[in-house]
Amino acid sequence: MKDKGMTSLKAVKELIMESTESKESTESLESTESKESTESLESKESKESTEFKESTESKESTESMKSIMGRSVAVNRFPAMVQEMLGLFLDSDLEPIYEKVVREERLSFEDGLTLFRSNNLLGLGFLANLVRERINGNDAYYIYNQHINYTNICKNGCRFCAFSRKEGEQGAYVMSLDEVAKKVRARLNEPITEVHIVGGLNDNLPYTYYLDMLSTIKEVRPSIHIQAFTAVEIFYLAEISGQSVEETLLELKDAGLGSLPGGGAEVFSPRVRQAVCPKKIPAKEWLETMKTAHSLGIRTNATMLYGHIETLKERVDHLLALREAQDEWGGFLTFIPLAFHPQNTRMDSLKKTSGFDDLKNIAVSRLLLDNFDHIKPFWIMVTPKIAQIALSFGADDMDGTVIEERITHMAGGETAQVLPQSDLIRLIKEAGRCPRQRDTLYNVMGN
Ligand code: V47
Ligand code: SF4
Repeated sequence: MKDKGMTSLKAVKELIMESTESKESTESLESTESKESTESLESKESKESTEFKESTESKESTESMKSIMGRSVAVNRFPAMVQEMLGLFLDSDLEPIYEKVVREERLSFEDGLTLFRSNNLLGLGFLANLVRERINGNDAYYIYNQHINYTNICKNGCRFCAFSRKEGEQGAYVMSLDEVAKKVRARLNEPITEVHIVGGLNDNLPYTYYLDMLSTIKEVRPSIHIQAFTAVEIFYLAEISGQSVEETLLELKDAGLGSLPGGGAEVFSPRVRQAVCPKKIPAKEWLETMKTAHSLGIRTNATMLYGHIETLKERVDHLLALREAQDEWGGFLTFIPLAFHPQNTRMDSLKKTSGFDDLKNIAVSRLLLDNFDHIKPFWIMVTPKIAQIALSFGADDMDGTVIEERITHMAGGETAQVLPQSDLIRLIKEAGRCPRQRDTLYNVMGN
């Protein structure tokens, strides 16, 4: 077994025994001594001062500290501390998974199911935090970004989407390229490093609209990274341009495309897709499009829309399919579990996700996606409060300032549209993490 500075449960139990034995023998020696000692004030004082000296020495001595589950623990706190930790964080279902996590062993489908079925949220968070700190230490990332949803006219009409409209329907809109440019220009005085663009599949827009949107944005703000068009949009653009996905991606890249957002993945299960987004490309095409992007050096995100009709098995299948795809090219930057918002959708009889499930999805994703560097709660969907707590449940990224998001807000999202940089930093610091401003590709900016 690899010793990664953490101790296996078996070793922990042995250490408890050792330390209990040594505590017992010290206690018996002390009590014999105390019987023999006189009760004078003087000798009491001298005993107190010796005890103080001993305890100071033992704190200073490195031998009295043990590394347990990644923490340095004073031996005299050992039994209580370990029992608290085991009792609080682990149960018999999670113990074997803990052993695997310590050995950095890949978790199986059954492990994933056990994790999702567990209601031991602290246990899940504890395990996920071990992985989170192994990969990202104490760092928590955020980005200064701006979202633009260029059109909500969409021919797919997914049942979970409150954002999309049919052509001519009330509330339908398309931004002209001038409007897009104006939105970018309006924020030139802010240190924005990324513009994040997602829209519907609008048959009225020619392929050139997309190429021109990218080059226009680059003209207005040459240094900005454009993270644009989900795999669903890319596949659609390939169709309307009459080219392959690869040719389309290369052309978009030439026009200024930097990376792809992770939307459109939903849940890969054909059963779920048929029921909630029957017109959307199947999982195979979504994954192939992402893999093609990765093979061209275009990095992408990945998502899963949870909290509607999917089963726990379907969640695990989805995460393992992403893990397999990541093994191939390693092009996914981050994974974002997206919490379903039912309001104003055709699935509005369903309830909003709970904070419990939001944190569970973060933790289980962190544990199953061992080849993803980053796990990002989208604060717009789960609230800044849950995103902040998630930093102790496997997440290492708070996303960004966002500015003007429509997809969640049209589905009843109650969060603000913008989170100032100072708030992001405060939330991260309050959570005991170290704020790191990043660019899209996770290069740390000058802080
Ligand atoms: O694919 C749609 C989701 C996605 C709802 O890459 C909904 O960092 C919840 O791509 N409730 C599009 N979710 C947005 C997207 C995205 C979002 C956040 C971060 C990133 C990233 C990308 O939005 C869709 C769908 O999964 N969505 N409707 C809804 N009612
Ligand atoms: Fe269109 Fe995307 Fe909404 Fe589906 S989720 S209806 S593809 S905009």
